[in-house]
Formats: sequence, structure tokens, C-alpha cells
Amino acid sequence: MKLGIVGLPNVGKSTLFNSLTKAGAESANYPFCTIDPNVGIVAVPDERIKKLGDLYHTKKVTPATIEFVDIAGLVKGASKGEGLGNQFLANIREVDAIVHVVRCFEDTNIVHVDGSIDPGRDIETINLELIFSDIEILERRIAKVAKQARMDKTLAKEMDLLEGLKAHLEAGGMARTFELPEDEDAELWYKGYNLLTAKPTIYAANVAEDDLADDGANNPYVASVREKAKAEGSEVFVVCAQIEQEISELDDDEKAMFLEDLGLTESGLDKLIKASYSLLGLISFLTAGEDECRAWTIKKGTKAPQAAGKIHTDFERGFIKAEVVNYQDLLECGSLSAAKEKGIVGLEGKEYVVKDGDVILFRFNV
Ligand SMILES: Nc1nc2c(ncn2[C@@H]2O[C@H](COP(=O)(O)OP(=O)(O)O)[C@@H](O)[C@H]2O)c(=O)[nH]1
Ligand SMILES: [Mg+2]
Repeated sequence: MKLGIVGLPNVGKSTLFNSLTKAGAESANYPFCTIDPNVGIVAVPDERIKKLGDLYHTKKVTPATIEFVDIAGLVKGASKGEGLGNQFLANIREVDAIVHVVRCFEDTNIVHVDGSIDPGRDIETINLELIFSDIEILERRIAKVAKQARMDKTLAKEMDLLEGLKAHLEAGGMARTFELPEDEDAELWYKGYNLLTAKPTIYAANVAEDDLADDGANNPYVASVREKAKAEGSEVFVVCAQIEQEISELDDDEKAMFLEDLGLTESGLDKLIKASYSLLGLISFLTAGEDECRAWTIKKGTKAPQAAGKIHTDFERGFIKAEVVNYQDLLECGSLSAAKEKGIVGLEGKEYVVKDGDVILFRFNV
């Protein structure tokens, strides 16, 4: 799973990325310092595997991970190639979801590309570039389908979809607010276009330290981000990238104290990672043993054999049964054998839909 961090130059993308990954991507006070996309792997905070690890006296605890990509500053005209725009847009097309960073902090030392702090305008600037880029994709597809439609009747239906989508985008709408007809073909075509504005998005309002404790409630810039996000059904997330960077350099004890001083219980990044996880419809199942306790990422609705396939393709190919126990139940019983005695370990087959927090032992044969 890959999330792309996008936004105008100098809004705090790299600062946020650095604190997420501590990967040391260059962060500097001028546009285009992150020309190549920087990719970082981030652990999904999960108390459950730590507790399982204690129960099993395990040697190794491995969290689930997601990937973040720091995508360099998009500017007005990116879809026409401004500021290496097309390259950046191509990078965005490869991600599963978008974190759109918006500058809501004042700092006269940090240049704003458009000369003032105005999150509503900034969001529109970026979203318009994404929309233009999507329109181009649709136009290319329309040209192709128009040629073939004379031979193939089902393509007339796709043409309707394309024209409808294009009109929606031209009116300034994001593809994710388009009302897709309830039709399997349409859904497949729509997915196939891989539109930027169809990707699930979280807006990250990057505020000054003072605005953290009340979650930006008194910051009118944040209010305008919330308004924009609401109109398209997206989430907003208030963060101070600079503070997150400082926090990321602390050890766990120092971190807890620092957060308490700020009136917070959890770092913004932990919240962001969890929010991204739920935005993408992801859950974790767990495996436990003396060698390793581990969390694995799957989409909600994944069945047991495909979940097994995340661990190893052999597990999926040779899938026989899954021994499944809820994480909380297992902890309460104190051991797997005690859970078995109580009869709460299920033996599940191919059609079993895996749930968040399932502790699973797969039986397979290859
Ligand atoms: N005051 C303040 N400065 C910030 C904050 N986040 C980032 N900056 C500064 O803004 C400048 C640009 O940040 P950077 O992360 O490189 O922006 P990017 O171009 O969006 O990647 C750097 O000098 C950062 O230190 C913040 O929350 N508050
Ligand atoms: Mg940057």
C-alpha cells in the first residue's frame, strides 16, 4: 500500500515525510528540492502484536507497514509541464491514496509560492492540476473508443461513462464525487482509468504549534480546509509538521512527556497512519509464535486463502484450513491451548472472511 504526499512547494511535505520515515529526505526552504520521489516504509502502530509478543515470549515482533512517497511540489501549470509537473503527476498515478498537505501556518521566513497563506486557493490550485491531468486521460480514451465504437456496441456504453465523467471534471468536480452507474462494466472501466481525482484523499492541515491542542478549532485557515474537504467527502487531519519532526527524534519516554506538555495523547503521525489505514479500507490479521509475532495488512473482505497468500504463495495454493481466534479472547485465555480447551478457536475454510485482530494459524499442504 502506497500513499503519496502532495501539495504546493514549501507547505511542509518533506518535513512531514521525514518525521514519518526519518529517512532524511532533503527539506529546505526552496521549491523543487525533492525532485525524485522519496519513498519510505512506515510501521503501523499496533499495541496488539506487542502484547502477543509478551504472551508468546517471542523473539521478534514485526508490525504491518505502509509506504509513503514524498512527491515534489506541484505548481500551477503542472499538467502543462510546468516545474517538471508531468513527472510528478505520473508519480501520483502510482499511489493508492493521497495525503494532501495544506499550509495553515504563518511564517514570513518561509516563502509561499503564491505570496500569501490561503488554503482554499491552494487546494484549488492543486486539485485543478489533478483534474486537468485526468481530463487528458479521458480525452485520450475517448479518441480511442470513438474509433472502435462503430464495431463494438458495448463501447457505446463506455462512451456515455467517459462523456459523463469528463463533463463532471470540466465542471470542477473530482472523479471521487462522480455518481458511478451501478454497473459492473462501468466500475471496471472507471478503475482502469486510474484517475488521480478518484484516489481517496486525506487533507493534512499543517498548523503552527499553538493550534495543536484544540485541533485547529481557532484557526480560520483550518476551517476553510474543512469546508473544502467536506464538500467532497474527504477527511481532514490537523498536524504540525515541524513538531512531528522534533518528536520523531525523541525516544519513547521523552516522546510521551513531550506530547503531554502539548496536551496530546498520541503523535500526529500515529494518528495519520491509522487514518490512512482506515481510509484505504485496510485491516490487520496477526500471526503468533515463539519466533515471530506479526501483523499483516489486508483489505476488508479478504478471504482466508488470500490472506494466507500474503504470507507465502504456497500458503494460498495449498490452503487447507485456518485456525482462528480473536486476539482479545486469546489474551484473556492466556495461551492457545487454553483457548482451544474453551472451544473458541475456530477451524475455518476457504470462504472464511478474515476479521481485524484475528490471530491465525494456517494449515496447508504443498
Ligand atoms: N513554521 C513552520 N515551518 C514549517 C512547518 N513545516 C515545515 N516548515 C518549514 O517550511 C520549509 C519548507 O518545508 P518542506 O517540508 O521542505 O516543504 P515542501 O516543499 O512542501 O516539501 C522548511 O524550512 C520547513 O522547516 C511548520 O509546521 N511550521
Ligand atoms: Mg519537499
